[in-house]
Amino acid sequence: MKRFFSLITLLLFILSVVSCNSKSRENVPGDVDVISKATENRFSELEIRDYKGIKLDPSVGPRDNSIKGIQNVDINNYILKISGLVKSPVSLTYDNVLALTAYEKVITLHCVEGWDATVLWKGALLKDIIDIAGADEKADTVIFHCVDGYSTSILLQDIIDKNMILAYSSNGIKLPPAMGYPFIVVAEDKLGYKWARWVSEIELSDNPEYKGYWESRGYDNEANVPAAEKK
Ligand SMILES: Nc1nc2c(c(=O)[nH]1)N[C@H]1C(S)=C(S)[C@@H](COP(=O)(O)O)O[C@H]1N2
Ligand SMILES: [Mo]
Repeated sequence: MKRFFSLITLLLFILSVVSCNSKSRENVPGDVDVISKATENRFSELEIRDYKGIKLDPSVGPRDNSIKGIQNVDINNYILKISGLVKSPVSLTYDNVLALTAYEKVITLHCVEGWDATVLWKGALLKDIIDIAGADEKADTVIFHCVDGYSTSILLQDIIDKNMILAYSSNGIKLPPAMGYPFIVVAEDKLGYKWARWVSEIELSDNPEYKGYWESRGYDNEANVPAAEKK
């Protein structure tokens, strides 16, 4: 009986040594200085990680804080409306937007929660999309409506001056559902809540005081990224 117990103890000892070893193998110090395991895991296989010497971040952020979770849009039933104060309202398909002249930009998304992500975006100019419907002279505000009921707005002049794009690709891959497939507004120099994802309607308006989801809950409507945070 005594021998049986010492055999069990020995077995348990061997087992614990083996499992400790396999754990410590994952944590070799050399691995840590590149990027954390959590960040690494957010990169998908085909994502570009460097662009002209700029180090890119995974296009999917550290956690999803969207108001109703990640939306899965069925592209066969999807249309993008251009509505409101326009000469002629239009409905565009996903392919209509992809057929427009494409632009690429490396832009950093800054969330008010304190994280940021520098990503290579590719998409069409919002100005070109709006031009298809033709903005009315009175229009000075662009309201983005999204599949999940989210909305936010940006002044038309900002969109034109900054050549803001509506992106369908991030780091060289098709925009992932988590980042707003089919389209995200790359709201250059604006805080994260202006980056409308899963956009389904672009409404031209003459109300610069329009308040979207977070803006109506107290967030600044201009939402400029503070100069100190820019990189
Ligand atoms: N449709 C939609 N777009 C959205 C949001 C949302 O909830 N729904 N959240 C905004 C916010 S607050 C941020 S910071 C960015 C990135 O969201 P994430 O932090 O969930 O990655 O998406 C923005 N666009
Ligand atoms: Mo945010």
